[in-house]
Amino acid sequence: MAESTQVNDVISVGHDGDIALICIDNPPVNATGQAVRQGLEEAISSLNEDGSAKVIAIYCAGRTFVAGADIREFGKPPQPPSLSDVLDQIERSEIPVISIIHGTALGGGFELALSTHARVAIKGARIGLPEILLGLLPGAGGTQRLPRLAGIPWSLDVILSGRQVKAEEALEKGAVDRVTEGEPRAVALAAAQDVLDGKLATRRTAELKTEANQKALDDTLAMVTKKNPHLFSPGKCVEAIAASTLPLDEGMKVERACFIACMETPQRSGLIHAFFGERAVSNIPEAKGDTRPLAKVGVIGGGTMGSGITTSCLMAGIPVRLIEVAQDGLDRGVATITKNLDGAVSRGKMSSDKRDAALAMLEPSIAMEDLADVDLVIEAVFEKMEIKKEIFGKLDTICKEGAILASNTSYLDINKIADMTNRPQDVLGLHFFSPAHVMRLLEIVQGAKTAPDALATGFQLAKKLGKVGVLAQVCDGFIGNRILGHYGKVAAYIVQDGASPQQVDDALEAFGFAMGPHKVGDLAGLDIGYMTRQRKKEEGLDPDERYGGTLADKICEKGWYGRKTGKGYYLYETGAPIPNPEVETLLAETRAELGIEPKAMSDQDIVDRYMTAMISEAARVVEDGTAKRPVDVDMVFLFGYGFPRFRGGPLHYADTIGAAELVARIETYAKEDPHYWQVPELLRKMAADGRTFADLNKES
Ligand code: 3H9
Repeated sequence: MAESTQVNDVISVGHDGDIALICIDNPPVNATGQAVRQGLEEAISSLNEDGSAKVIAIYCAGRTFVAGADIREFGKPPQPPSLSDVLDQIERSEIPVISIIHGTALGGGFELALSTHARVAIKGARIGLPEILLGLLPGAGGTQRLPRLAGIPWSLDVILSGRQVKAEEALEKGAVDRVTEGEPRAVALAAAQDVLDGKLATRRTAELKTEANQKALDDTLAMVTKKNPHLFSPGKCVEAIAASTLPLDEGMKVERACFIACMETPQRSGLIHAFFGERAVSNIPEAKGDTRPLAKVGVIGGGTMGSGITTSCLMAGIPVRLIEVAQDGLDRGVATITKNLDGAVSRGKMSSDKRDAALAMLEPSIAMEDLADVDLVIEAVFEKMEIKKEIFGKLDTICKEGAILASNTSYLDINKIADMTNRPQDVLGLHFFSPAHVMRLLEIVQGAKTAPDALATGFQLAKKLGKVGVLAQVCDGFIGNRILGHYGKVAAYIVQDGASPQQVDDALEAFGFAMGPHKVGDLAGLDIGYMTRQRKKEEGLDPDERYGGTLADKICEKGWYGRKTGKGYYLYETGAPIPNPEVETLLAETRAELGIEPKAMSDQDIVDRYMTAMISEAARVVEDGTAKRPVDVDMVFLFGYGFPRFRGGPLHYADTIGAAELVARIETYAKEDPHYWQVPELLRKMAADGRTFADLNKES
């Protein structure tokens, strides 16, 4: 075999008899950046011109076939050649071109494969068109070529879900032509030889035809619009796929227009920020150092949180020793864990065999001494400092040397907890979000004395559990609950000042939240916020006069805690929530007591005040270092608080408004309430020097 020639840094061409092998080597995921596109164009052109090969096979080096267009290039001026042009050129090639797929062929990567004349997948490979998850649609022929190969109904499923499809399913549907075993290069040579020997057929996808059922397309469009009322790209995906019945060049024009329309939306930018943000939060030195063992975990507390945390560990294959003070509490905990695992089986998250194996890894006990051999203890008991202090004092005498002692506290001072031990270096916060086996956020709270390897182990745990670990420093509420504590009040002020709880919920749901704050409160239990407010009052942490005697307190004092009592801001007797008419009476009373004359408020004003409050406290959290960077705050809200992903997070959204406008808004609101509305110093500086939160992310 002749030596291979480098076309450029990322593309090489080798020859073996009549076979030319084009290798793409662009780590980490062989994305089709400019160099890949340019190199492919040059390689295909020269092979067609010099006639040195009778068949061309494209394969990739490294862990995967091409995983898509290079997302980092989006939003920057386009660099020729375009991917679509290169793929057209491949499809038009006089010499047959085949593609060898290993790992994941996603987005532009699968579109590259679709433009070749046959696709061979290596066992374990997956294909997919996940552009919709980035607010886009397949923009290099995916909406046109996949329907020609596999039909419109299946293409709609794949493109609208963005799911990764196993090679075997793709074979069954005609999206790939063969599934085989071997190394990419060897498979490329064998498959190319089969083309030469007439054993693997090749054809141009563009020459195939597909048929549409207009009613099915209309129904799908209605369904996606109902399911994703806020999202722009699903409708555009359907529009582009519908055009696949046209000749390819005409269909491509429709696809192009739809793709550009999606590219221009802020949703694309928000969703791509979310994609990179999810990865960026653990791309920090604190997450990367040496770690400690994590072979066995102890969980203290079999309530909702403790059971959820235990479920999460068991689902990840980590054995857990669950501790409760008494047998009945322990039995309840085990029952909840069993129910959680059964739920995971019925949702298709795990097989029943795996469920049985997970339950076999659970060791319930009422003896705290049984924690002597675990590597990590997560305490998840009642939020009372005195109880936590007592537990950590005991753990200090029970746990083995080097074991990590973590608290799942949502608010309390980790340093005070650590001080109850003679090993504060082993203590940190691991703040899970309820339900802990479902919610993906894990705040990893660094105490003043937490050792680097204990902290890095927190990140390793997050990874093992499939969670998004975000570093937070100690303060009341850490990143998320501290910010929530601030903007939660503004929702109460908006209601006191004139809006109804339902109007606030409706306005914020229209903004993109799955549920407005009053519905969330009813779901989580209004008593939780009540207890927190009482505690803060007792500790003098919340000297906010306007907040005394609120509607929320009055509702709780009636014993209406939301869904669990059938009554809260809404009534749940008939299933769907309907506004609780008695809340109106309590609201009138509250306003009278506070001397407030209610005034009408627009939905836009509600959203602006709510978001400005959230952004203000988020800016302070970045300013004082509670969060390392703005992106950390954004990921906390996307993965823990149901913030609309397409808006990227509160601080990504803040950049779409601009610091100067935010400062102006706060100054206007402060005329009514100077105590609550204060301009964070960071925002003031950003307004002066024109920096954005995106700039701060880059700087750190
Ligand atoms: C598209 O193709 C549009 C076209 O239709 C039309 C064009 C005209 N670009 O996730 P990982 C980075 S849209 C740039 O940790 P894994 C990632 O940031 C695209 N970078 O690994 C990370 O960097 P770092 C459609 C990318 O093994 C590193 O690679 N395609 C891209 O857990 C490793 O990633 C997609 O949406 C990219 N496209 O998962 C696929 N992809 O090390 C998106 C990854 O600096 N990618 N990076 O943090 C994925 O789903 C996963 O990365 C993948 C690997 C499954 C491939």
